Parts: sequence; structure tokens; C-alpha cells
Amino acid sequence: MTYVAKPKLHHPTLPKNQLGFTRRDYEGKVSTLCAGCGHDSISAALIQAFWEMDIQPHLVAKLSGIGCSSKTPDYFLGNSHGFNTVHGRMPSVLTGANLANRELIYIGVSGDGDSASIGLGQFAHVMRRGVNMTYILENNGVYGLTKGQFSATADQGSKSKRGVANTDAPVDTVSLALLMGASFVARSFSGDKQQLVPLVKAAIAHQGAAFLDVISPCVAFNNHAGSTKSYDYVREHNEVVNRLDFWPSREAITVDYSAGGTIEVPGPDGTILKLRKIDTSYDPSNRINATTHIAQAAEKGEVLTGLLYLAPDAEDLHSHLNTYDAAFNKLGEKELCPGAGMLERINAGLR
Ligand SMILES: Cc1ncc(C[n+]2csc(CCOP(=O)(O)OP(=O)(O)O)c2C)c(N)n1
Ligand code: SF4
Ligand SMILES: [Mg+2]
Repeated sequence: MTYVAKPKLHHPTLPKNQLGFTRRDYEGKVSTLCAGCGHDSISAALIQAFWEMDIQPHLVAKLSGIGCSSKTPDYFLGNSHGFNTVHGRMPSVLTGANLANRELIYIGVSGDGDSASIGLGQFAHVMRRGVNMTYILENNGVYGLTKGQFSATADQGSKSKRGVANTDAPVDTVSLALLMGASFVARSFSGDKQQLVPLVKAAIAHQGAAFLDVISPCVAFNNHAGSTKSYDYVREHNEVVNRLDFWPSREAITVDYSAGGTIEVPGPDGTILKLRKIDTSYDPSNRINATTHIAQAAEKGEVLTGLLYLAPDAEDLHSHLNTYDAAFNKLGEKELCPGAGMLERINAGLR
């Protein structure tokens, strides 16, 4: 039972969003992942975020690599575009799709093996190019699909199910994303929907490379005592630096905040992010400060979560390359074939 369609029947009283869709209209096929897998909670958070943001599903493109995590785009947004690529190669396919059609919302879904082992080079370059996307790394510290080998994000000293300690240094994906120039960097936990849903919404609204690392325990191979990616470990060591609230432009802000404890960040499309500072020394607009804070937390074995970095002046690949505004599939013969004179001028410029 690899692909199981969900029944289309909806309860008539289910709440609808501004487009008249229920939450169920944003679901996908029935998940075939293990019961309790963190990845299913991330799919649920994505469904919630897209439904609440009133996004037309056909305007979304989901791309993934290979792994249990990379299977999940089949389990949410069943009416969106999807492309299950090759192991570790999602970023380059997403970049190409984004360049061809900037009008879609791009969601890249990957695993820690997919992004930090075989796909590490692609991961680094998609961040430094500033591709406008929400890149979600479903991080469980193991290769779940191939039965639980340590991945490159496994912490040094973390124990496998059979009790063997990992001796290699971990790749910290949020630090790497920061270093490579991602303009939105956050970490969350699949077991904290209240934190995860607003972070997903903010990442979708962000115009640039948004990276979201979500610790997502693998109940089959990495949820035992001694693992640093288990539900118990993350709950005990979760250091939340801030809590985010996200408002689409049309909604009135009614929540009351105490002065000094919040930061308000207006988005380019009129949306507003409100950050409640839990750690008052944490400034998410300062990249160097964010890097130091993340490294200090890692030293103490803490899992730092929240919006870790938001570039005040984010730009995306299209603005770097000064590309044409329209999607390629909307270009007619006139734009695609500017004539022999233009070709002559281009050739002359290359001589
Ligand atoms: C080129 C290539 N090499 C190796 C594999 C085998 N393989 C499939 S999934 C996977 C690792 C998946 O781990 P991760 O990305 O962490 O996803 P998870 O299953 O943990 O969610 C590997 C090594 C493959 N499919 N293709
Ligand atoms: S093997 Fe692990 S990652 Fe894969 S579905 Fe099962 S719990 Fe999830
Ligand atoms: Mg994994």
C-alpha cells in the first residue's frame, strides 16, 4: 500500500477559508510512514499553514529528494504540483523550476541524509543563490528509509539503537545555512505545532531563501535513550529564543504585547511578523550574533529553536539576475523570438 487515496467526503460543517476550501482540501494521500513519525506532524503543520494563508493549492510547487521525509509531499497539498527528484538533487531542480516560473510558491522538502550527506553541495549553493523558496529539512539524525544509519547531522556521542556512539562531528544545518547566506533561518520541533505553523507561514511569505530545520524524531530507529534526536531529548533540551506570530495584511492585530519584549517586522506584501522575545539577549536580525548564539547552545547540548535569523534586506535570485517578470510558459513568440536584428546584436557583442 504505497499510495492510498483519502476519501473525498467532507463533513458539511467543516470551517472554510477565504477561498471556500476546508482544511481537508489541502491534504494529500494517506501517509504510509510509521505511526508517530515526526514527518507526519510536519505535513500537518504545512496543511494548516497553507489553509490559514488562503493559498490556492495549484499555485504551489513541492519538490523533494529521496527518503521518508522526501516522500511526504505526497501526503499534503494533493492539488499542487509535485516533483520527487533524485537523492540530494532537489535544490537544483527547484532552482530551475523557480527560474522558469517565478509565479509559483516553492516548497523544498528534504531529509538530513538528503541535505547534509549526498546533497550537501546542492544545499549550500541553493542558499547562497537566494532562491525564493521555503526549504524544510525534516531532521531525524538518521537515514530512516534505509533503516537507521547515522546521518551527518547526528551529534557526536549520540547513540544508535544498538548502543553504538557516533564518533563524527555533526553538520549543523542552521549554522551552514546562515554562513551560506540564507535570508531566513529557523529551527523548530515537529512536536511543537504552535511554534512550527507560524514559522512555516513566515517562511512562505519571505521573499528569498528561507530555511527551516525541523527536528523530527524517527520512532523506528532514533527515539531511544542516548539519542539526541528523540522526542524526550528535544523536549528536555528545547531552548526557545522567540515565539512568532504571523498576520496576513488584511487581519487586524488584536493581541496585546508588553513593550520591550517584542519586535515587529513588516513584510514586502503587507504581512506582519511579530516576534515575542523569550531570550531578551537574542537579536534575530544580526547574523554574527545568531551564529554565536547557535554555537554556544550546541556546546551546552541545547536545541535552539525559533526564528534564528531574518535578513533585514533580503533579495532573491531573480533580482540578482534581473530576470524577465513573466513565467516562461506565458511568453509568446514575440518575446521568445525577438528577431534576426537582435540576434545579430547579441552575436556582435560576443565577438
Ligand atoms: C544516489 C542514491 N544513493 C543512495 C540512496 C539510498 N538512500 C535512499 S534514502 C537514503 C537516506 C535518507 O535519509 P534522509 O534524507 O535523512 O531521510 P529520512 O528517511 O531519514 O527521512 C539513502 C542513503 C539512493 N536512493 N540514491
Ligand atoms: S523509518 Fe523513521 S523516518 Fe521513516 S517513516 Fe519510520 S519513523 Fe519516519
Ligand atoms: Mg533522516
